[in-house]
Amino acid sequence: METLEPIQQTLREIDKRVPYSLRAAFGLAHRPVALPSDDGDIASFVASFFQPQDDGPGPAETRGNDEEEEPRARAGLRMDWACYARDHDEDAHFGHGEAGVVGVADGVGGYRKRGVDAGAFSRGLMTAAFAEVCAAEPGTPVCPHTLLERAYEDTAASGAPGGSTAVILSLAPGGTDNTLRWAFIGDSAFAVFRGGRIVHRSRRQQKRFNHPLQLSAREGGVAKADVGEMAVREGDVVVVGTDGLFDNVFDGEIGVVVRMGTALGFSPKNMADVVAGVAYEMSRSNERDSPYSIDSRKHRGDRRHGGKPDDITVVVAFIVSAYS
Ligand SMILES: [Mn+2]
Repeated sequence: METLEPIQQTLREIDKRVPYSLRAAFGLAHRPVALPSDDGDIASFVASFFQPQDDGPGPAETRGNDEEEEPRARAGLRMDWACYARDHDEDAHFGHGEAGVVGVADGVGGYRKRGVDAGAFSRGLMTAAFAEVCAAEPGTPVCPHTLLERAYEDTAASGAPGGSTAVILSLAPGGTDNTLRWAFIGDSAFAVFRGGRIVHRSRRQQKRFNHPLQLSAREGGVAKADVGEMAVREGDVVVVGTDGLFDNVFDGEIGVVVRMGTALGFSPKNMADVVAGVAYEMSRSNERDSPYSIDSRKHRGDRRHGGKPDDITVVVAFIVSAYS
């Protein structure tokens, strides 16, 4: 997978590096183009890695069968994380592997019309959260809600204009705690995959269609944040992103990339690249349905098809043994 290693830097470049025939083999091709003649070969090559899975039972049905692997689940875990790129315009992200914390934020674009830097608040939140984590005693468990609250207070106090959605997730470092914790505001979101199937998906907070709750000096802080936790185990994959990801790519399509990447031995960076590339391509499509176009037809009664052009942030965190 060395061709996916980190030299790239724009979504367009990433998108071009993911072989189209590979996408077609996994049903992720959005453009109606003639496929190379080796497509069947790639499909069988890929299929040889694993049995294709159907959508399977939803999160509710997949819970409750944890007992058999409980001893393994209790082993010390850590996050091996990556993001496809450093900068994302009005989106921002951070991560700290040793502390087991990742976060993404999305500056609310409406502020752009008022002539302010719509990315100031999201960058402020992620910069403040990262600084807070770095300043903590190593090994200190991170509470995502407290971290988001402090990051908000720092950002608001700095006078940053605008507002932002945000999500922060943490996994207690090193020890025997296998609990993934989260706090989020708005439609910055995440999904947890186990065996390539979703076992948890955050639900967006919005006032009305396309108007997510946000953190801003005017609208306030983290009182409305959604918080929660779940047990994770080695091999779980956490995909964290802004609406540029989740409005363009269906959960099932992300699951396909997670299964493909797991079967092919992707690194977190490889997987983040491919997920971001799929989201980018979909965001420019005028044809295929996206989560956004379906919602838009439902809530606005329009005839929209295709994706939603937006900044796209994707962080992928593998849950791995603390001793690996
Ligand atoms: Mn966005």
